[in-house]
Amino acid sequence: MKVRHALMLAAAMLSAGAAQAQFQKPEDAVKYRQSAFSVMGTHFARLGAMANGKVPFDAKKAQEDAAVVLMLSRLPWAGFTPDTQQLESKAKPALWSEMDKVKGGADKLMTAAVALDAAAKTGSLDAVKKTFGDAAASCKACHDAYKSK
Ligand code: ASC
Repeated sequence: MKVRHALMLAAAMLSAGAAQAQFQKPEDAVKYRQSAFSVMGTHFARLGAMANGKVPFDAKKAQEDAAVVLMLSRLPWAGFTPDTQQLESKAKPALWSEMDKVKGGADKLMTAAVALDAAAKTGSLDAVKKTFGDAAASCKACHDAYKSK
């Protein structure tokens, strides 16, 4: 058990280190996370337009949008490196002091994105509607707490 714990800790430290080492400059990390959020938001909004009946439901497009959201939902978090805290962005100070809550929020979004993707794959608008709300709520929860206007 002790060995397993130590291995897990080592793995966690390695992956955190790797995420940081991926960016040459802190500015690159900010650009990376903002870009991921931006592309995710574009495809999420397209799904929302269908889920809310603002545009006709297109099952194939919904499936593509949900697949993009799912993939992108995994990316932004690595861009919140400690060395970006001093840089200009919409991140509120609380984000840096509540990083485990932020990670919890990220997990909620990733889980919701898995459900949304599975729903879109069924081709049913009803299924998309049922899962879209949870995903939107997970976006909003973090924006309200950690993103300035
Ligand atoms: C979107 C988008 C978000 C969320 C959020 C949900 O389409 O870009 O950030 O929905 O507004 O409340």
